[in-house]
Amino acid sequence: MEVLKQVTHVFKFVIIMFLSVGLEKRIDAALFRQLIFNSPFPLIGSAIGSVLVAISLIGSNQNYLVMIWLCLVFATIAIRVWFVHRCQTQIESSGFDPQATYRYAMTIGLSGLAWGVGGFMIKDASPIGMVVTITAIQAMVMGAVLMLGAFIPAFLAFSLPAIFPMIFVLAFSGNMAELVLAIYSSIFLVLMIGIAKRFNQSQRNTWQLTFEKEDLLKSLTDAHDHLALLATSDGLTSLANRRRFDEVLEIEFARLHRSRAPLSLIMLDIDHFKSLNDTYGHVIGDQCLKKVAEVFQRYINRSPELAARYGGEEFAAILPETDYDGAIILAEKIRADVAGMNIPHRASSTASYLTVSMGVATIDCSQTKSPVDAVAIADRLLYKAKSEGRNRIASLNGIEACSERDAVISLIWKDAYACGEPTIDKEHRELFRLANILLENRIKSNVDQSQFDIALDALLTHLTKHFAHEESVLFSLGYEGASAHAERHKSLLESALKLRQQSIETGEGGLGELVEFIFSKVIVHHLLEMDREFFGIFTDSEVATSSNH
Ligand code: GH3
Ligand code: MG
Ligand code: MG
Repeated sequence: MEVLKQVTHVFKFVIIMFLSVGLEKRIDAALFRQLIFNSPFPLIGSAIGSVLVAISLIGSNQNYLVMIWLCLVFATIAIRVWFVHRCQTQIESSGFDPQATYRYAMTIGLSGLAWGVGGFMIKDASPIGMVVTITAIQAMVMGAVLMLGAFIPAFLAFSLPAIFPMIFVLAFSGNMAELVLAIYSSIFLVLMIGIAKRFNQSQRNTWQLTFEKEDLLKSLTDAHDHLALLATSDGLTSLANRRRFDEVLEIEFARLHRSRAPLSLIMLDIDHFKSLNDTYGHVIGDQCLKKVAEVFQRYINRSPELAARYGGEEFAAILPETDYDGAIILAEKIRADVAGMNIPHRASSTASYLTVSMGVATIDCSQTKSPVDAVAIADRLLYKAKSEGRNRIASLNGIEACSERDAVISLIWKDAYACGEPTIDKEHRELFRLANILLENRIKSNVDQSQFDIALDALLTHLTKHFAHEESVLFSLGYEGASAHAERHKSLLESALKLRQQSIETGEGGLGELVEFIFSKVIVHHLLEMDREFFGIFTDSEVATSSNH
């Protein structure tokens, strides 16, 4: 047992000698992988060869010995199959293990020993048995050059024990011809070792070239990535540089122009930075820039947000899909954190510590001309913050400004529209209100269709009721044009309901026409013009009433 351990150690040492570090180790790993994944071929060769040898030896030897030998060879094949499978699984799960190469060579050695035992059997073999056995052993060694040459220890572990017993038996048989065969087999072995070494070397060279090419490609890619990073980042703060800022803003502006989601921009400028440099020196100034950049980056780090050094002591942030409230909260946190660092600045007229001012703009890209304009808005706000005392934020919600502007396109009730009859005026007012809701829903692109339909139907229902009520008032007061007015109501309602029906049937297409009809025909033409015709009866009745008093 002890001897076996010693042999194992020596064997291990020899193999580890073959496994050098670095590139050599990678080559060893590649060759071993190749060996393991090619192993079915030598195993099949060993099985077929041993069966042929057994057949040729049967009869001339003691048959049970031949069968025992055959079983021995197959037992080693089984061990090798099991071990190869284990190595394959291991390589796939945890990569190359140098220890496995040594165990693999041991299993190959067992196979070599089994073939070596076959060499002893040529002693009593028939001429045919002898020729087949010698040829088979030599063929196995030759095959090993190709199949095991990738890993010389494995090749030696197989060929030496496989061929030596045969050479020994031939050399000491006392027969001249067999001695010649022994010499020939020895020369053959030396030749095979030489070829195996050359084959091994050429395979190593091929892998070396492959790995060197891979490494070169990787270092080129790394260098390229590094250069790309240098070209787009700021050396002092590691934030994105101005160039990157412009690129990203261009892309995000175009994207948000289509989606109509908000874009917030923050422009930050360190307060009284020149005097900080003058008082504490540029090295401290640089350190302050880095600290402010760290705070900026800490809050602006989610993709596709971008924190950049815009230039000098100015920083800029792109916050796509961030609304006004979100941007303000973020900017306030940055402002408070910078102030909270309590970096001394005795030359500042704002505070005794370092402070920053910010311009925060939330814009609707579809309403803004260009990215440059968007930056200009944030920049103007920054200077507003400066002029208002520094260490503060000036902001603008461009999105809200848009909706305010949209709201201007609405009907405004004026006293001059009142006819004097309180219920009719109330209904007219309500009609204005419902028409404004409809208009608002029509303008806003993000309102869903069902909301618009609800607003439209509410207006039409109110209109129907109002017309009926107005007619009853006109008839009850004996207004002479009541019938004609009722006729107009009827025709307007019929047209409106017809258009509504069409819009339901044809989809969106008819809605524009219907909205236009309500505004131009119902509200402007009828309500503001035709209804004026009966205004007089209320004024008259009012006059009449007041004169009665
Ligand atoms: P304000 O509050 O109005 O912004 O005043 P300010 O002094 O901060 O602004 P001004 O534009 O007058 O000065 C900016 C200074 O920033 C001038 C320049 O020396 C300094 N600066 C620009 N880049 C760097 C840099 O990389 N390192 C250092 N240390 N200083 C820089
Ligand atoms: Mg500045
Ligand atoms: Mg400044």
